[in-house]
Amino acid sequence: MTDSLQSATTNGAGADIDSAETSEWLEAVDAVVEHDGPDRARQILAQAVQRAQLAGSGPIASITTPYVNTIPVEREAKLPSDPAIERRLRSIIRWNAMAMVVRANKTSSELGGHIASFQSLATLYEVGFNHFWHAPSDEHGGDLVYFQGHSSPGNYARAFLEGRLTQEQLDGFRQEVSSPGGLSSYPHPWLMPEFWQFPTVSLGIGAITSIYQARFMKYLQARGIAETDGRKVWAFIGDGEVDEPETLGSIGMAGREHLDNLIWVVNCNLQRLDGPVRGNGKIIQELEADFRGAGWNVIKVIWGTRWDPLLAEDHDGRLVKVMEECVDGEYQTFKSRDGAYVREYFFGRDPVLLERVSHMSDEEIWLLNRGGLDQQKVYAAYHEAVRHTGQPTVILAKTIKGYGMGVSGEGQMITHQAKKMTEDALLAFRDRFELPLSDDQVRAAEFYKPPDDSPEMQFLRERRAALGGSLPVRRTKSDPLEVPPLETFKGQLDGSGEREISTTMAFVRVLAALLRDKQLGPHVVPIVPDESRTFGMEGMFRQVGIYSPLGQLYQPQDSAQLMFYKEDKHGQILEEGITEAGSTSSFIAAGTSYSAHGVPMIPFYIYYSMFGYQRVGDLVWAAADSRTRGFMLGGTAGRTTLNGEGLQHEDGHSHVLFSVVPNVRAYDPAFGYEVAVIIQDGLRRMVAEQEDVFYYLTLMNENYHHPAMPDGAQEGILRGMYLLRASELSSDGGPRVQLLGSGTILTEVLAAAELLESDWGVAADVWSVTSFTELRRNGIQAERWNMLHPLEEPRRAYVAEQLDGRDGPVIASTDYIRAFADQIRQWVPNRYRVLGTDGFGRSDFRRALRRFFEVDRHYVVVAALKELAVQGTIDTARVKEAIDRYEIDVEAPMPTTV
Ligand SMILES: Cc1ncc(C[n+]2csc(CCOP(=O)(O)OP(=O)(O)O)c2C)c(N)n1
Ligand SMILES: [Mg+2]
Repeated sequence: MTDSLQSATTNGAGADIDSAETSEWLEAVDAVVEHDGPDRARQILAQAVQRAQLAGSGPIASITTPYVNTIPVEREAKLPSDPAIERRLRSIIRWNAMAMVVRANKTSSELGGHIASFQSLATLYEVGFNHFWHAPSDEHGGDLVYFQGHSSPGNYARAFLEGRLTQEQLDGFRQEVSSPGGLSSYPHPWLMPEFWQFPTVSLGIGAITSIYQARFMKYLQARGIAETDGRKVWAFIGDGEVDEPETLGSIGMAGREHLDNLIWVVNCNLQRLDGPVRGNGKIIQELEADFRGAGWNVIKVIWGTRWDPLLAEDHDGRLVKVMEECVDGEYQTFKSRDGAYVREYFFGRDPVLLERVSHMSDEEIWLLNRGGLDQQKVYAAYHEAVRHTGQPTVILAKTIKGYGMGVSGEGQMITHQAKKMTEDALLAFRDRFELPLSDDQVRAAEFYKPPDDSPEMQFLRERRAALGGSLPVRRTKSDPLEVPPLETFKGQLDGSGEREISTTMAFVRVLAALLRDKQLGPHVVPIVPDESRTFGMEGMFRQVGIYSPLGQLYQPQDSAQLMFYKEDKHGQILEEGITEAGSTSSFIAAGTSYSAHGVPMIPFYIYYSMFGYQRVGDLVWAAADSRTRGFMLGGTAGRTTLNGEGLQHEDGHSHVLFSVVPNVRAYDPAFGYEVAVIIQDGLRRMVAEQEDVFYYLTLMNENYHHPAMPDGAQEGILRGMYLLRASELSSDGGPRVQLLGSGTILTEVLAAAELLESDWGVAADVWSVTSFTELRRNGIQAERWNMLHPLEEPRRAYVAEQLDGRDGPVIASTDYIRAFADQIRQWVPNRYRVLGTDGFGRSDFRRALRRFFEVDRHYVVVAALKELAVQGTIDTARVKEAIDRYEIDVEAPMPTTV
């Protein structure tokens, strides 16, 4: 046993008071290892440690191991191919990936791109491509690989050799508009739907979504919906990326759920964009502790094969000691210099070591390689990772950022953003990787594709054929499912009768009906972040069960009750606990199951709306990019409708946030039948027609009567507005207004219509606006078409069409900020006034809040009278009368200021 191991395992124990005794113990350990193996040593030591701890020693031993490879040389599985061919193939891919970026930036650096990251990753990718990653085929469902976003040139370079991309396409890197078939900067399924599967470039997103993907595959298997056993999820994570909370935030779940179908490879090139990841420490050791603590199998791949003899000779532990003493900042610097520097500043830390390497030339010292850049070491690690059961595996691979870039970036602080290479660096790159290119070809950064019958190309084809085809590859459609007809939700279409219910209750009934549907039911995935009871969904616990890979190992406290808390191996609900990011990741996994697993699943992810988009906006964007299909439901929405919870809970803007996502269809329904119509049509579009859209619905917790669906309302509900109440007052010359409302505020608007008629003799038509956002999209489309087709019959926005011929000013009131209803302004043919809940929320009775935010029935009346007065239809004095009558405080502060 080495000194260094001693130092690593006696952290903080102080000076050694009896080194002879220590040596005896260590020799005893050595003897056990020699005779009975390391497992036996661990067994004995674990008991010894426990004994000491029980005696009050306090914590002993860290959960890190020495700073060497986890897999000892004698246990390494050997690379089964010709190492030279494999290296040559990788070198060509390295070259083409670099050339793509260099060529794109020849004229100007406007297009950008990254060279250094892929150069550090190339071995980690290529060993996977050549030996481990299955494409979907008849024999295998396919592995899912989350590639690092900004290393996309590496994927394109391989696809070029595989004949999937042309040289023109490589030259169209980052020119997707002007160059047909141009390649997207990063992995974007939206832009390259048959190629990229997972958007990963927003750092942390690939990490968390890969965990929930692996978990979702276990879920599909457990429920008997898809055969996912034997398929793996691989994710490539940057060592800088681990600082994102999304990266490490869910690793505990992966450990807890024993996701042995998950393999992460953290590319520890020791650098991020600005500089070192942990200049003053060691990222690999830090991560080892994090992951092991979270229940992962950790494989460190630190040193390459050329270190093996030195480590084998290190009987006194001096080499490992120096390895442990050096911090990452130094390791980075070593690889930006040369062999002489490494000799002096690494080995030179210990005169004995210096002597030990005296027979080596500077060149040989320089060639001492890092594990993550050594195909043999990487192969051995992957080989163990895919065979490991019961835990997820993380491979911590030490590499060099900008490997091969020499003076243009190798190990340099600036390397991340280097897009150009000097001529010397290009020539050196060619020489180092032995590429058969002339100096002129090098200077022009020409792409290189070896002849089809060359050993490299044969090897490439053979390996991918053996593994089922090319990767990444994305399936765009699955077999559709039949969607139940609208009548299935008859209960909602007929109204609530005498009962007062909320739209949340209406939704839960729609969901329950769907779960009962023989064909569609099993494909429904309810997802909740610890809010089921908030939404009245606890009845489903018993009905369909909560998924747990362990089943239920305890008798639930409420077992005597009908609706007890039932965890089940085959459970259907994903009860995620308090993680909106995790839940959204499950939403993405389920909503892209049609693509990743060929089985459509329909997520209904319901959460507190305030903790939705604004908390996980980037994941929502990733969901959109991924072409996720499903429903997000912002529960207890509305700034005044969720009334007691106050500022951090009351959502008055999520609709505005969702309006920016192009493929989201967002609705703010007020009645159960609207909810039913929207969901049924959503299912038709997403599950039957397989459109790549997803839905956002706000749901409220206020109870009121829901009428039956008016005849002919369906189209308007879906397009965004329909006439709910036509005034019975004759409008012959008399004042008339058009009132718009959505969500629960529609009930205030309806009350305002009554007041306008009874108190002021004003006829009021009321429109239910289910989606200001859809109306705006439609308006913009018409407007654009008209601009581009000046000689043709102009198209009309749906809003304009609906309000056509309807007299009077238009007043809108909603539970969202004014920007929401303002979206349709340019297509409203008459005067248009919008009321909204701009400002911070606060707690009080709904009535008080609606008065405070100036969206209640009285404000609607005052706004309507004011507009009629401006228009000259009524006397202005009537407005003042209304203000007095409803006791409106005209000196109250603007809600946005308090
Ligand atoms: C959320 C997010 N923040 C910032 C960036 C910009 N960015 C792209 S790569 C990068 C550095 C990545 O470092 P690391 O994770 O170590 O990856 P490496 O390139 O070293 O492999 C940064 C800051 C981003 N893409 N996403
Ligand atoms: Mg890095």
